[in-house]
This record gives sequence, structure tokens and C-alpha cells, in this order.
Amino acid sequence: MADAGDHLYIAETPDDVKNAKGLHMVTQNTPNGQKVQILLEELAAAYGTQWTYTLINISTNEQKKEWFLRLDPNGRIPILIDNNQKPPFPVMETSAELLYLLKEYDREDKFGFKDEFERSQALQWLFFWHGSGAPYQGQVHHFTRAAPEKLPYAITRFRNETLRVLGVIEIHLSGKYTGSPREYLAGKGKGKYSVADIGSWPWIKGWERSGFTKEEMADFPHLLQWIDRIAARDAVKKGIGEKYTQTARTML
Ligand SMILES: N[C@@H](CCC(=O)N[C@@H](CS)C(=O)NCC(=O)O)C(=O)O
Repeated sequence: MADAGDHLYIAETPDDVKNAKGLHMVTQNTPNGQKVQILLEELAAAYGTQWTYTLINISTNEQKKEWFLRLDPNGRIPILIDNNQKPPFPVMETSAELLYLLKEYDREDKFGFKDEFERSQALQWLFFWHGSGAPYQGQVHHFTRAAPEKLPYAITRFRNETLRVLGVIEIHLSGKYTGSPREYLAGKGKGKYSVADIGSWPWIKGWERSGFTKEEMADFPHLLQWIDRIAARDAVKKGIGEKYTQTARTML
């Protein structure tokens, strides 16, 4: 790369960010943070991949400060900085972070695919959730919890759209039109656990917290089984677990 990377860190950059060696993540244990936390935990279990992390508290707007914007001008967690690259290489946007980790750290494609069509399928579901799932479910949270005014139209609109998107995944997993139910979103046959699942699971598993009812979710039996199947993985438990919730010395 042309630049020397010397603009990345400034005096206000926390020491554990600017002194990090290797992969470093700045995160908080939200659905978006959890996507990347989970893949890192999976890579650690599969290959012994190492990384360090800094927990921030987004309610203090730490992510809008200059030190953060230098790494991610979008000012949102999580960000990944690969200090193994010279100069250090920052990666923003969760799906791009997952794909970066696949390319650089998943040499056996355990969480991705070698086959070009299976890989395309993983990208389709990753993009589907990034573009049509997370933004709607995020707006459900905003309009039901954060908004100063409860706007029924906005709440109904984003709730219904999220349910529609969950229904799309249910069609896919149930094999409604193919006759072959699937266990995972991408890959031949029943599919293989991959970044396509990791990209959407942290959001979808929080359906109750998002205010969806058991009755509404009863329309998606295959999706509910998929949630449990992924939740049972050790690396997934770690990736959403205590390690990322504790207010460690790194909490800003
Ligand atoms: N499209 C982004 C979304 C990231 C995002 O929205 N992160 C939230 C936490 S889940 C955040 O940082 N919110 C704080 C803010 O908006 O200032 C991605 O996929 O990385």
C-alpha cells in the first residue's frame, strides 16, 4: 500500500490499541461486535489464531472520537486492525471483516468455501443479512427502545420487514421450494456452518430482546432450530460470552 500508516494512531489512541501486535479488535458485545468475536473464537479453536481486543462503551460515544474515526470513519463498532500487515491495515464493516479474516486467517476454508458457487452462496446470504436484516432489526430496536417518541407506523414497518426477512431465511432452511431442508445457510446439500451463518446469527438469536413473540416465531421452526444448532458451538458461546461483557481495564 502507498501510505505508511502513520496517520492511524494519535496521542489519544488508547495504548492497548496503538501498541497492539498482530490482530486487534475494538468492540462491544452487541450483535455486530459478536459477529467478528465469534469468527475470531472459531479461528482460535481451529488454528490457534491470536488477537487482542479493546472493549469500548458506545453509549459514551467513544466511537465518534478522532482516534476511532482514524481507524473507521463510520464511527461504529466493531473494527479490526491487522498489525501483522505493514503498514497496519484497518477493516471496518462486519461482513468485510469476516471476509478479511477468511482470506488471511482461514487457510483451510473451514468457515468459508473453496468451491466458487458455494462461496457465492455464502456471499449472497452474508449480503442479504447485511443489507436487509441488520438494518431493519436495528430500526426495530431504535423505534421501540431508543426513540423519544413511539411512532406506531415506524415500529410496524420495521417489525414487519424484519419478520419478512426471517421468513425468507425460513423458506431457505426449510427447503420449501427445493424439497431439501438445510442446516446452514450456504453450501451444498444441508450446507456447512460458515461466515454466512456467523453474519446473521448474533442478530437473529436476539429475537425475544427485539420484541418478537413466541407466536410470531412459531412460523419459523427451521430458523429456531438453526439458532439452537449454532448456539451449541463452544466458540459461539465464547464469542458472545463473559470475556466481552466484563468491564475490564480496557473498557473506555
Ligand atoms: N454496518 C455496520 C454497522 C455497525 C454498527 O451499527 N455498530 C453499532 C453497534 S451494534 C454501533 O457502533 N453503534 C454506535 C453508533 O452508531 O454510534 C457493520 O456491519 O459493521
